Amino acid sequence: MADPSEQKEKVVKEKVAKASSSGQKKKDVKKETGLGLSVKKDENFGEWYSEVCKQDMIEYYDISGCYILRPWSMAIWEIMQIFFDAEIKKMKVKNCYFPLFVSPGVLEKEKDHIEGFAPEVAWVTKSGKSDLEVPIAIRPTSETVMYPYYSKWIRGHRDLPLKLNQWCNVVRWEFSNPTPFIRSREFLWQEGHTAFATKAEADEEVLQILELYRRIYEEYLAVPVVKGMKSENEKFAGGLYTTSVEAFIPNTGRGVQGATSHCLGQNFAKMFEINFENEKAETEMVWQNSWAYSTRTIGVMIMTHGDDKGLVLPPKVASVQVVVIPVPYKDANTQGIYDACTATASALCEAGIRAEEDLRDNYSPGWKYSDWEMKGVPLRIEIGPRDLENDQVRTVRRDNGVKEDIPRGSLVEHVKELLEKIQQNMYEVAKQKREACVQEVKTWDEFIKALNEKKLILAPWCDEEEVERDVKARTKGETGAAKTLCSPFDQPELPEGTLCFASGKPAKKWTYWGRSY
Ligand code: 87F
Repeated sequence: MADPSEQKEKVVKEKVAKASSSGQKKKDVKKETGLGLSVKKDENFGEWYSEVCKQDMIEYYDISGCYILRPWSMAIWEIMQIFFDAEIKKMKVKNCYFPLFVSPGVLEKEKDHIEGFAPEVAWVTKSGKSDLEVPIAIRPTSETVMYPYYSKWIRGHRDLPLKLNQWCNVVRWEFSNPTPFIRSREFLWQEGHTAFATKAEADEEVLQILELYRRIYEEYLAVPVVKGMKSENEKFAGGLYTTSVEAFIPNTGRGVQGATSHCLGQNFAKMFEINFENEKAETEMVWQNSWAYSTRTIGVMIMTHGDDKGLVLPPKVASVQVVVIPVPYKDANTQGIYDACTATASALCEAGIRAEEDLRDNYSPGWKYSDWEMKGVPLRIEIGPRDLENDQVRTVRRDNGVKEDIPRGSLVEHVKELLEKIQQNMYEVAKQKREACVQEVKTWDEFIKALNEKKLILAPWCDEEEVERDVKARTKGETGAAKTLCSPFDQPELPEGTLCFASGKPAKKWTYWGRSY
């Protein structure tokens, strides 16, 4: 790991460079209304992302790497939470809450695994003006907080399985380039920690949870992901194996780990003495899993779907799915139009669609269109004099701009259908964009070429730790080294005699490689 002070300096330099170049652009492009983004997604992705986030999702805070989640983003988190919470409850997982603070003693116990993470642990050292007798750590994850109690609570085989989850915040004092949602020093997540009598039960749960993570990304956020196995270098060092869902951001050519589901094996059981008496009255160690997804999911969604007009929200997670906007005309029946908007929004709400009318009289319809486009609302309904006359409304899709006039008689079914189509289309488009970036390579030269072209690289690999370390070393540069993202569970055929792209040894599997967040 690089020296944190060096990294800090780099971040500061980058920020200064960014600020001076974007300041110039802002003046050129920013519209007089104050609406709209000052940079295009393709031109300066980093600046674009931060502008989109700042619009409605996030407020920057006066502590670097910490962000305020505004209602517009918190609502998305809550919708995913309702889905995931219900699914894990079906699996008999129970919610609980453990303290935020960790005593140094237990943190020490996990020393071997914590070692690499130690610089990121934040400590409380004072209360008021006096030093604490013993500093206490703030949880970066809760293994060491929870497992002493697992040891206490698990006695016999009847106490198993123990399946607990908590929704909470964690703190990791990162030094590299903080990014809203993607890398922040405090974030929200759920962490599941389960204990079983057998490895088979643990193995099964790892994949059940991974499938829920896939569904969050693909069904809710409309973001395609790859399910797979992490390499020995990239797995959670404290565990046996790590599975993950991996997303890819075409604009930056970076992979992003979407969520992880680990089988911990018996490593923590050994450390924390989590034993049970089996049916034959013999003492055995439990098998454990842990799994988490975080508010990073929201960042991946913004990066995937956002465009030059702002956010584009998938209907399933949008807190406002439909906005209804009156389009009054000089001598038209303005009150009639307003009433039709209210009635339309009410009818949609009654049918379980999250709809809102925008009757603000101090903004023009055009201004409102831009405003709601920026906010990413999936569907806009416009009602003007002609619509009133024809007993129809005009729909405008946020994902592709397609307009349609629909009779008010079939409003609800039509809107429901449209929202489903938008959800589906956003997923398909994102998937096509990702597929267009996938590059199969066989040799080192092809690998380097693909890496420079920001591809998501699929390569035959010998699966040796030393070789991955070597690839990292050989690709180290300004934009970060390449590493494995995962070995997809869905493996293409590997013909006999295929060699590893990096070492020339016999290849064992296909693996995704790339730079990552
Ligand atoms: C940072 C500081 C201290 C990650 C850290 O993925 C410790 C850690 O243990 C640390 N960053 N990790 C690994 C977390 C593993 C695991 N924990 C439960 C998960 C899922 C949820």
